[in-house]
Amino acid sequence: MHMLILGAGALGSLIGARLSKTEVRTTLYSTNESHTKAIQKYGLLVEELDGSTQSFHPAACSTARSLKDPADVVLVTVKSYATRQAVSSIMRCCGSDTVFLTLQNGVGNWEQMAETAGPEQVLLGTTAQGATLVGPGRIRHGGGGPTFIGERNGPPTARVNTLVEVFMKGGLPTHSSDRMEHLIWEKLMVNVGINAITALTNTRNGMVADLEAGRALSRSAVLEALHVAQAKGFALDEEMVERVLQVARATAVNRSSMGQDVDRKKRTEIDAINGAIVRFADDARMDVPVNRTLTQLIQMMESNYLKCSQ
Ligand code: KPL
Repeated sequence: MHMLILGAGALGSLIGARLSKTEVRTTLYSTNESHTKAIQKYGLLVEELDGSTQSFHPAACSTARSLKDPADVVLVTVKSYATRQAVSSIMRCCGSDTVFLTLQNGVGNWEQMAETAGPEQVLLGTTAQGATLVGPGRIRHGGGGPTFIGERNGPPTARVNTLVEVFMKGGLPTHSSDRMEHLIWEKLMVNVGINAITALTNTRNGMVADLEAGRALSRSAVLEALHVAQAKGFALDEEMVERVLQVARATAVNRSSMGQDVDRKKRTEIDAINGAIVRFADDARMDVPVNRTLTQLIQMMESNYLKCSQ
């Protein structure tokens, strides 16, 4: 099996590293040239949770032109706003039976991929793994929990089970699921309750659970988002507030992906996370002041640094 990791940032690189130790031929694709060059030259270094550093040797490239071999599986880990363009850019190395799997944050990724790759080809996934890009060719595993993979509708198929097996062989605790939409919304709650808060306060995930103010802010954001999810028919309950804090503890040393985007003055996924809650709430005439404020603060900070870097 040849797996192309489309968007090998921190998370994509972590998964690519793990899978490169299995029988799967793994290619990391990232437009971050210094990252791919370092991987080609020295391998991919992973700072593990136990303090050791391991090196992995997946193939790496930074242009679609240099992708020679057809991909059996495309694992999509690009930022949610780049999904459509990224998938279109690699279609020439995909066939009619190439399977696409999204492991991205936020909602709306499946729809964007299905438009380009075809709905039959696209699987849904979520992961509670956290990773930080430390520098070119070097990432830090920040801890985490299970990964789930499934069809958009219906029970797990042979292709889902194969991918679950492959992930397990790579040492990533993974399960199949027949309720992926629900799990995507659960993951959305995790990102709603951690990402913008840590990005704005310059903290790592653990602080959300450790500080009283962090817990209170996360709780308010998650409760608002829960009500929106319930209005859309997802049976999530208040227990989610504690589950979000558990993920914050399990990834305590990790800087959330939005925190890393802000640190590197890059566009964030706010529109697909707290911003998505605001849009759904507006449609349903619901009030979500905490999510609106978090969204506006991130948008303001992001617009400022993106403008300055032009
Ligand atoms: O998904 C994440 C992210 O940072 O985007 C978590 C699970 C919160 C890990 O940091």
